[in-house]
Formats: sequence, structure tokens, C-alpha cells
Amino acid sequence: MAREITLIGVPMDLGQTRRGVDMGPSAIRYAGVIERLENLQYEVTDMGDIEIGRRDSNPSPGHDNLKNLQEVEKASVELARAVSETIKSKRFPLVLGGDHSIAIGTLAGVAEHYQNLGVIWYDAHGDLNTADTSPSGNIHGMPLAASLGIGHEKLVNIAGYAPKIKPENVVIIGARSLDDGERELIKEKGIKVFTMHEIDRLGMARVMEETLSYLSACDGVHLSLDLDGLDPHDAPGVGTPVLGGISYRESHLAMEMLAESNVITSAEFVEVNPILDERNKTATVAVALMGSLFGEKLL
Ligand code: EXY
Ligand code: MN
Ligand code: MN
Ligand code: MN
Repeated sequence: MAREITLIGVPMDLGQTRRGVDMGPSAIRYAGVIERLENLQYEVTDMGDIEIGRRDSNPSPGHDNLKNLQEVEKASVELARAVSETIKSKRFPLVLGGDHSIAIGTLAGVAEHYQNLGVIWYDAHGDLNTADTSPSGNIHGMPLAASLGIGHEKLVNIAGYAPKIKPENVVIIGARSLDDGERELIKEKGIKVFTMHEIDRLGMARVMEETLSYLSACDGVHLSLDLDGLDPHDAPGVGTPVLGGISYRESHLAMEMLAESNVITSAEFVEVNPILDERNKTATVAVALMGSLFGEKLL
């Protein structure tokens, strides 16, 4: 893992309908991300926030089930550029969201640097919808599909190439809410999923061992961590909470095992919504998990 980290804030809230998730990057900064990483002897540069367009009255001309398509596309292009430049300068991109639609841009910027990129998708949801299968039209439910090359061509072709990743290089951890179309896609593409059932049954240690061995042929691994993967008791400040999630302790263990294995080459933490939160708890949890991911140890 690079010892130099670039923070990229993405105050995106157009991938869903609840207000406040655009304040996620500020909440994470306020929770002390820079100090936390500097204490671990990283050199940290905060490049500030990507510009996000306005939520307008005609959110998607001609695309009823893809809300704010143009603005999401525009921000994704900007984010892809920032992430790609960061990797070119041999720095670790740490992207702060913002709703999960930002993963489309993050992965567009990351994947051009790898032949065989792995992705760990830590989430209550599959994020595998398209306009045809989505119950909501919210693009934050679509970024994994788009990165696999499935969905609207504007989302699929960010940065001018597709697909970004291969289905056999994806591991979803924490799933407990999937739509019918997402289930079909998981079966059709053979995507590896550790649902809450497997986490309960095998324990997080074994889930992470299996994840790491499953991705062992990858030349880089991106962590896309949606805070709603955690149980809402531990991470209440999210727009689409689902009961029965991964605990704070299990999540720490997962991050510690990723740190020990030294495979993570880029990461994003998304869906932190301080308006829905309890005294910035969710951003604080996100920063604590980043501490573990970047090698914090008690002794
Ligand atoms: N599957 C639902 C939809 O597509 O609308 C909910 C998606 C929530 C996505 C969150 C961020 O991970
Ligand atoms: Mn998500
Ligand atoms: Mn989610
Ligand atoms: Mn549990």
C-alpha cells in the first residue's frame, strides 16, 4: 500500500432522493480522518471536493428511471479523472462519499490502471440494478452493474471504456436486501456473495479468508464500503438502512484482515448522511474503520 494518500471528497446526493448525504465528506473530515491517517505515518493530501451539479426540476429528460443521469455522469467523469491522476502519481486514492453512485466514477478511474482488478463490495445491497430492474430509479442502486458493463451506455462508458471489472473478480459482503433483477444477475454472472447468512454461519474471519483467496489472482483490489453494510445500530446515519447487518466489531476485523493481507490499492467510504445520524456516529465509525484498514493496531 502506498504511504501517500490523496483524499477526494464527492458531495454527491443525486444518486438517491434523501437530502444530507452530500455532507458526508465534511462529516468524515470533521470526524478526524486526516489526523487518524497521519498518526499512522501516512502523508495525507486532501484535494477537496469534486463539483456536483444541481438537482433540477427535470432530473432526467428522456430517462424516467434514471434520476439525475446527466449530473451523475458529469461528476463521474470528473471523479474518474481525479482518481486516475492520483494513481498515476503513485498515491492511494481514498474517496469520501456521497451516495454510492460515485463508485461508477471511482472504478472508472481505478480500473484503467489494472489488468485484473478485484472489488470488495461491502454493502447491505447488491447495487446491481439497471433502469429496467430498478424499483426506484436511483442510480446509487446501480453502480456495480454499471461497472460490470450492464446498464445505460452513459453510465457504462464513463472514461471511454467498458467494462471496468469482471464478474469473477467481485465479492459482495453483507448483502441482505436484493431486488429480483439483482438476484437474477448474480446467478447469471456467478457473482460471489457472502450474505448475512454466511457471515453469521462462517464468522467474519472465515468470510475474509475466503474473500482474499478468491481474489488472490487480482493485481489490485478496490474496497467499496457502503456504511449501510453495517447494522443500523452501529451506523444509523445512512439513507437506506437495513436491519440485521454487520457489526462494528466484525467490520473492524474485516478491515484488520485487509490491512494484514496488504492487497487493497484504492478505497471509498460512502452513504454517510450526517442529517440522519446520531452525533456524527456514522462518520466516526467510518474513520475508525479507515484506521484499521490502514494498519492501526492496539499493541
Ligand atoms: N435496491 C434498491 C434500489 O435499487 O432502489 C435500494 C438501493 C440502495 C442502494 C444503497 C446504497 O447501497
Ligand atoms: Mn451501496
Ligand atoms: Mn447499500
Ligand atoms: Mn450479527
